Amino acid sequence: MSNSINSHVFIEQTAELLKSAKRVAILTGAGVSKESGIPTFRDAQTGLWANYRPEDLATPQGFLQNPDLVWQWYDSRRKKLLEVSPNAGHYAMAELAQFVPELTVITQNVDGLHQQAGSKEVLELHGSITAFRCFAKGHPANTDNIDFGLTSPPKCHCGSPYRPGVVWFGESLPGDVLSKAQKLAQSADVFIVAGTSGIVHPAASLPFVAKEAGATVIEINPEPTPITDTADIFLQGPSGQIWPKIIGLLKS
Ligand code: BV8
Repeated sequence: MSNSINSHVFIEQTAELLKSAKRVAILTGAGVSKESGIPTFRDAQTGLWANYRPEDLATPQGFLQNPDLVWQWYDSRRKKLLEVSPNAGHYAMAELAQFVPELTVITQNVDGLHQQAGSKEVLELHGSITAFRCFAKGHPANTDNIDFGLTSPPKCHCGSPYRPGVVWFGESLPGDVLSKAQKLAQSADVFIVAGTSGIVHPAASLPFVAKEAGATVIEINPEPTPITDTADIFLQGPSGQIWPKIIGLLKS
């Protein structure tokens, strides 16, 4: 059978599973924001960032070694958010809440697009680039006072530089958020993984926890990943095209 017939059959199977599911969790990564115009991590970094690996910029050490460079990287990403909006995939994932009793989006993304699209239950495993706290003491900043275009991180009243409210490599995820995500992986009927390369832990372990606990695991990605072999259904294609097809079948 050609790929398109395969994928239609698999999308039908996914819709059927969702019709009888009680608790659904969706783990998302940068791929679901790509069709909104936000580059993923493992796309070649454009412009100034071509010579840096995100893993070198998104670390406390990277920030301490070069606070201006790291601050400007996050500033350019935060500014980009002003130009983008959720795509059809985000809206479809938000709409799914009308068709299943319990739905939670567990996202690795820091762009807030799931909430903008109307998703109510969102767990941000890696924080948000629109929040800030000071490096030394974690004092929260009022984001209205953080201008765009600064070349250096502004200072907190305690004197420590502000940093983006994200989880960097080598930093622990917020305990309450991670344990909620793990409990969902252990109790979901259907666990959908969309737009993630499945490289970064502990987020990448969640689909395996879900599978082990008896969930049906579905993956949405144009490319296979380390999760694909574990998935019961692999919907190969972009999130912004696949999700609306699933919702369309639930509506029909
Ligand atoms: C931790 C926020 C405990 C910041 C991010 C050594 C020391 C310390 C830790 C480690 C270590 N070695 C390994 C680790 C663990 C480490 C890790 O996993 N490293 C990896 C590189 C191996 N993890 C951590 O450090 C985590 N913390 O372990 O704490 C600890 C504490 C102290 C000491 C030891 C342990 C913290 C990880 C969080 C890092 N922060 N983001 C920021 O955004 O700037 S991670 C960041 O990268 C994202 O949030 C995301 O999680 C990850 C990128 O992954 P993806 O989202 O999957 O994006 P990617 O580009 O990779 O893939 C895109 C996918 O989309 C592709 O598959 C593509 O095919 C697909 N796609 C493309 N187009 C579409 C599409 N899909 C659908 N539709 C489309 N249209």
